Amino acid sequence: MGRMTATPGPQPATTPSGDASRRCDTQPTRKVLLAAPRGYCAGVDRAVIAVEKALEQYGAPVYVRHEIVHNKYVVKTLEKKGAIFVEETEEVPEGNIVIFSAHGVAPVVHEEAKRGKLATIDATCPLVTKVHKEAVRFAGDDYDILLIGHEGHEEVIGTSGEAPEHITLVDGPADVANVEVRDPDKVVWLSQTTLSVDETMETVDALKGRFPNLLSPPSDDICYATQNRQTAVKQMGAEADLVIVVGSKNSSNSVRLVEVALGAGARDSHLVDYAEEIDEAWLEGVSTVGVTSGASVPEILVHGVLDWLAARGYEDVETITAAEESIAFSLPKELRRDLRAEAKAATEG
Ligand code: 10E
Ligand code: SF4
Repeated sequence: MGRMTATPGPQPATTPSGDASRRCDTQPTRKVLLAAPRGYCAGVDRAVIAVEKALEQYGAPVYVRHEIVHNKYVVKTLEKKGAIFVEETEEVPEGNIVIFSAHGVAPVVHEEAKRGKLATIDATCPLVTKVHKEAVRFAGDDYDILLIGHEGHEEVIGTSGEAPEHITLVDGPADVANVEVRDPDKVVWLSQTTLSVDETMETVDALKGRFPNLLSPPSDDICYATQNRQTAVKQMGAEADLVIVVGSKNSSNSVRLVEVALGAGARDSHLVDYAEEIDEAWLEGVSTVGVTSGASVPEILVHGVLDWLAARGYEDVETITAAEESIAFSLPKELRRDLRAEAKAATEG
């Protein structure tokens, strides 16, 4: 995969004499490396469209349990269209429609919704569902499952809930020493989908040091989108003085991109929700700025950052392409049903 110089946005500013080339002699080169892929993954696209379609089809309000994806702008935009975000299913009044977020939920949450007489739409990413199914299968075969992930993260709570008595959370390499299992020869590791690939491999190596017969998941749990965004940022990190990652603070995959950029050699890296959060001081002595965005970030926010940089002389944009992505998921099948009628019937039944 390679590089491509994009058409610059606004034309370069000229000196008072109107001679643009003379300005280049006195000013350091200023350019932007733009990561590809970046932004929305297939699971986020599906989840956000599911909320929009539900609002269109059933009318407001539609409730969403937890932020549909971890992005402030997305949540605000959907709120304006009539979505109501709640943290717990019990907050949704009887006879309503609730959508489960892309991060997935434990089976107990489906039961809560049924008890609460709610119609549900499950916007869990199919790649998260795949990990849930692996957990159920290994628990069924009586394995101890070591789930590598971040404590308290919504996805980890959902996956752990599939087999709580079989799953132990391992939150990074430092946590490995604390792990206890019933039978060291019957242990498998699984993971959250949005972890750092390198740090996860460190954790797995440390686990293998303790449990040499540790089984690996049948296929990658860290999803294609997480891996591709990290590969792209690694390529630019070596060249960029500063890497700006667009994403919200609670977006695990976005936070990982900052860490990967620094690990790849970037002098400095910051996570911002909006261009307005960029501090001019970060640009001091910076000739190359890397720009990327997490899997839950709409492209409009990246354009805001590119415009902000262009206005400060960073007009040349070169795309660093690490992978091509074409994956798409079909929408939740519940959207084909009359959920308003189903929710009403539940309250009468
Ligand atoms: O915090 P995360 O990175 O897990 O979530 P996000 O909403 O920022 O990005 C999408 C990732 C999902 C839904 C988990 N696989
Ligand atoms: Fe699915 Fe990966 Fe996107 Fe998470 S980051 S929603 S697992 S595609």
